[in-house]
Amino acid sequence: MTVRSIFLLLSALLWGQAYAQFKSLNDGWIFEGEPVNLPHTWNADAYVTKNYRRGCFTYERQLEWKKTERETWLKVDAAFKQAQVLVNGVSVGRHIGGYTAFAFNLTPFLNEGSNKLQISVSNHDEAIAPVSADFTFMGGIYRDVWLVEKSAQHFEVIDGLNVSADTCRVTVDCKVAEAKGCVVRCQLLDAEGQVLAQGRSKADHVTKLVLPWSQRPQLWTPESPYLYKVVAVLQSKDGKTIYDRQERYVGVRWYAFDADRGFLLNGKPYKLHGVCIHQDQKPFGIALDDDQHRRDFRLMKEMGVNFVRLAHYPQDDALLESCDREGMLVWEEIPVVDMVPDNEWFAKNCESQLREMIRQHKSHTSVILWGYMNEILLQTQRLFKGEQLDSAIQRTLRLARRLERIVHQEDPTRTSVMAFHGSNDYNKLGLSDIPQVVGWNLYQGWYGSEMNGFERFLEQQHRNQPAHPILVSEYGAGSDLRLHNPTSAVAFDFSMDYQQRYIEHYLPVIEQTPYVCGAAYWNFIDFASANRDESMPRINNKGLVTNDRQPKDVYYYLQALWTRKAVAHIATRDWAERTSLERQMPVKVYSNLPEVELIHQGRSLGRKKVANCLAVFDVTFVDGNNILRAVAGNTEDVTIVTYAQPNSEWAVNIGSNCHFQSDATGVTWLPDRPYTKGGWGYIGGKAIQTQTEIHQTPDGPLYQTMREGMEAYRFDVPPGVYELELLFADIRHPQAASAYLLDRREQTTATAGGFVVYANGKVIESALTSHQPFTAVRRRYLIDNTNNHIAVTFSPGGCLSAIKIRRL
Ligand code: GCB
Ligand code: CA
Repeated sequence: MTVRSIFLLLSALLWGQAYAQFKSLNDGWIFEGEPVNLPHTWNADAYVTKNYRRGCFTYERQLEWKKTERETWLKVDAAFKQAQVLVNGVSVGRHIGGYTAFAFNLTPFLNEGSNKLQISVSNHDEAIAPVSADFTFMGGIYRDVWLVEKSAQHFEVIDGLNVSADTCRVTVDCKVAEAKGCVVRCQLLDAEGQVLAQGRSKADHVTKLVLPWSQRPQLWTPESPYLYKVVAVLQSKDGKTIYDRQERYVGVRWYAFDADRGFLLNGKPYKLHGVCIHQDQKPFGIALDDDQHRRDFRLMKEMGVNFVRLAHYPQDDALLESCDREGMLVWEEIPVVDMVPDNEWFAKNCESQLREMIRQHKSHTSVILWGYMNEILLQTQRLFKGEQLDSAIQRTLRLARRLERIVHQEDPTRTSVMAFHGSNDYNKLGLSDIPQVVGWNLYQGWYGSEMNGFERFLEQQHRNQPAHPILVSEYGAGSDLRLHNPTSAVAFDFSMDYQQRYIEHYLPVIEQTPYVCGAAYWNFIDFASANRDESMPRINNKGLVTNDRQPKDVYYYLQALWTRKAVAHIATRDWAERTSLERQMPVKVYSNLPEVELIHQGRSLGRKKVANCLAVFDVTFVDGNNILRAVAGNTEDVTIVTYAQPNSEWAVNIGSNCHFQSDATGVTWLPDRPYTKGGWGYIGGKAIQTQTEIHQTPDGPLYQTMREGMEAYRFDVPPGVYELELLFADIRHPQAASAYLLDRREQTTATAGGFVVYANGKVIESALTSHQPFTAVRRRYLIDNTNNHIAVTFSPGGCLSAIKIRRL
């Protein structure tokens, strides 16, 4: 099936650069007795607690007003997730939905002089989408608020321009509030401001203007985002009074999603190089200003992104504007995630959120897809069984069909899409036949199975559902800058290295499979998810950039793959200060040039062919600074890695193959190893792991891995006085299964009691236990070692999360 749309659209805010006067109203608010500026959220607490603040809170401010001929409107770009506006205590209006803009005419409510303006906002758990999802539902007026002065005779340019393939017929639809005696005039200008076409018509309530335009248009693409401009004016017949005026940028492009050929832009195959993006940044939460959104755009653009999925909700106009002007295709969606509650009001507000999103953003040239559901069977199949499940599935199907219809009613020129998790049930139940494009969120090699399950799944879908255009709407793996495992990374160790391997596996498949339209990596940023534990509680750390927007090394792999500019990047930034037993470590260079040379301390380590945008060198690190220089073609990259071997202190991350470098202390905890004579390590026991948060420590990951049932932990070290530290958190408890671990299950064992700990034969603990499960215990002892070794032994078997000895 080919989904084909040919069109050109207007680009603007809700009213575009209207003749109406826009003035931001972000300052001077009082929230809970404190002065605040907008954008604002009351949920900075969501970075530290699952139980973040939910409720209804009021923003308040004085508004001076003088009566004029004109109307005074209030426009709120977003308030999560419902809001009521009051003037002098009288309700002006209410809005449902946390991601779309709303506007009210305040004029009838305002008094000459001073007025009290209040906006009550609630992020209560009500049946308003989103009701369940892997991100934090922060409340507040977190986008701009505007005061708009406009003439009673104003208009709204409601539809875009339509062009057919050869002849560009520009159609402008306007809704005119007071049409009597008015004329609508329109012009189409090129980027230089030359008038290409114009027209004029008597204003009617709905005015349609067709501008003749015979020229072949210059096409819009992400690489060359050429924009025309449409100017529409509402004026008196004699032209003496201009009531309203709007300018919008428009690009001309057409596209198609094809089940065999993939995505086509302006008739040519075009791989969607995408990312998904959330909208929070610590400590601001979701209260970001336009410059922050534009910075996000720039970071994506510089990485070579040509497609962004605004997941899982409509995002800031500033971001969409950048997409139009600087070139990036957009999938936007409403936040119907995980399940559909049994509640008609919920269904109704999903419809209104969808209509509002489309009406407010359809004038953006960059938008190609409207989405309305994400992994909708995930919680449904977990929460409901038997008849309840059947009826949940039936109402999900009904809502999906309703939303699908609305997409085409509101915008016949765009394509619809849903995102599914990797289950064939979407096909069996008929959900995947509803949207025009099928998005798969695939995590093979992360939540389950092997990485190559990814390509197998895609092949199977293409074979069994040959009519479905396929987009990989998500794929991703977590990574934590404190965890490093250059040689033996595995899923869920949260090492930077595993995330790299995962992405390096997925990308060639995406690039080389023609029927795959493209993919959107999950997620561009490390983002707030209050319910998540794992290595960085409250944060989903699958980002390509950290939450404060520092690119991880893997960012440059994608940049090498996706940009035309020459890239050579030594992937050591993520781990620039190394304490390790291994002097020799693989060092990766990400590049898009055919060959790269790596120079260490002025000595060449040779040239290597670049394959899959990477070349790996073995580097033998020297103590202190290691200067690495990569040269590829005319570009080069220089980086310094400091290296040290442990000598007076050994800190070990028991139960893990990862180096853990604490950002709180700077101490590096070495990967665990079995004891060998003359060395150190564990004797006996088995490694276990948890994804549950560890309390009362900044070094959570250290405690999330442990060995249980150990006989001993032994260091063969010279005699002397040592400080010995034992770190322990009891992770051997059944855990509340996290919904977002998908089909990944945590192993649990029955709780064991305390155990005796001896150091060189002397009892140092008669029954070591932790007071609470999943809570850090860290104890220090002074040991006089007269033996040439320190042996910590246990009876019965012992459990430790980490151990450290330091020679005094
Ligand atoms: C998904 C969801 C997304 C999650 C992501 C994850 O499939 O659509 O909301 O954040 O997986 O990281 O698990
Ligand atoms: Ca550990």
